[in-house]
Amino acid sequence: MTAGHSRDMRVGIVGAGRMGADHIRRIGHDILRARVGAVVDVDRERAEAAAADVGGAPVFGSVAEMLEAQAVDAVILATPGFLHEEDLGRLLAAGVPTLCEKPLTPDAESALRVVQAEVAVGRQLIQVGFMRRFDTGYQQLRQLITSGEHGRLLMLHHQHRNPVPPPGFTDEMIIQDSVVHEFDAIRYFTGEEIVDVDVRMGLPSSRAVEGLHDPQLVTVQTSSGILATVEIFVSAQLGYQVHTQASFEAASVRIGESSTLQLTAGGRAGSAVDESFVPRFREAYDREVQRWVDAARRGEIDGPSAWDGYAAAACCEAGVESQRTGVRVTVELAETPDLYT
Ligand code: ISE
Repeated sequence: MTAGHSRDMRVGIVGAGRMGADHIRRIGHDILRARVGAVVDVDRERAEAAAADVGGAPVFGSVAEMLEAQAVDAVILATPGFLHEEDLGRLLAAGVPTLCEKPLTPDAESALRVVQAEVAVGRQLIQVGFMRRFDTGYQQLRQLITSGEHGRLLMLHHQHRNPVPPPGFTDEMIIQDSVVHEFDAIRYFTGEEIVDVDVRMGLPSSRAVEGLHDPQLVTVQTSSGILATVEIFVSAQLGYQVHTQASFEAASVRIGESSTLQLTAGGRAGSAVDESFVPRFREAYDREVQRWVDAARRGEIDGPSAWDGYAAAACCEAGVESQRTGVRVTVELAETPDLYT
C-alpha cells in the first residue's frame, strides 16, 4: 500500500490463537484505517471462527497461499516464535509490512538471519510486537529517566508473574517468551545494550508444572553499569502482574501496580488483579497497532525494529546458557547495520 491511499489497509492476521484472535478483534472493531483482509491458520475451523467474529474474511492455510491470492497490504504475524523465520522470509521477499509478535525468533542466529534478509531488502518492513513500549507507565518512566530530574537511574527491579503457564511451556521458554519482554524493556528504559545475563533458580514452587523450574531470578547489567533484576514466576497463581520499580540517585518510582481503581470499603483496601496480559496491556496493544497501521500506510514502522528483536534474542540466548551452566554469560551482539542507526 502506498502513502496517501484512501481505502482501509487490508491486514492479514497469521495465527488465530489467543493473541491472533485478539488482534483480529482489534483490527475488526477498534482500529481506524484498517480492516481484516485475511486470516491464516493451519486449523481452518479456528481461522473461520475468528474471521466470523469480524463479519467474515478470506481464510488461508499458509502465508504462501495468502500472498499468492494478493489478499493483503500488511500482516500481523501471531504464530509462536519458532515459526516466524520462514514466514518473515516470504513476507520480506514480497515487500509486505509486518508487525511480528514477540519474540522475533527464539535464538540469536535465526534472528540475525532475519535482520540480514531485511537489510538485503533495503528498508524496514518488520516491527516487533514489544507492546510494553506503548504502555503509559512505561512511557512515563522512560521520560523520567531521560529527563534526569531525579539524578541517574541506578537499578531496575521487575516482577513478571503469570497465573499459570501455557501448555508445553519449558524453562527455555520462560526466557524466550516471558523474560524477552524485560530484556526489551531494559533496553528501552536505559537506551543501552545489556552486556551480561545471570539466571538463578531457587526454591521451586510446588505448584509449578512438571519439568519447569519456577520462579527464576534474572540479573542483567547494561553497558554503563545499571543493574536490573527480573523475578519471573509463570505459575504464580495469583493473577497477572507486571511491576517495575526504578531506583534513581534521589528517588524511587513504581509503575504497573494496578490498571484498575483502588477500592477501600468494609475495613479493607485493594484493587482487582488482571487475569492475563490481554486486559493488562489492552491499551498498549491498541496504541501499538494503530500507530503501526498508520506508519505502514506511509511505508514506515513506528516502534521496535527487527534489530531490537535480534538484540533481545541475543539476551535470551545468554539467559538460556546461564540457566544451563549456572554462570553469568556475556551477550554477544553483531555490528549494527546502517539500516538501524
Ligand atoms: C506471553 O507470551 C506474553 O507475551 C506475556 O506478555 C507474558 O507475560 C507471558 O509470560 C508469555 O508467555
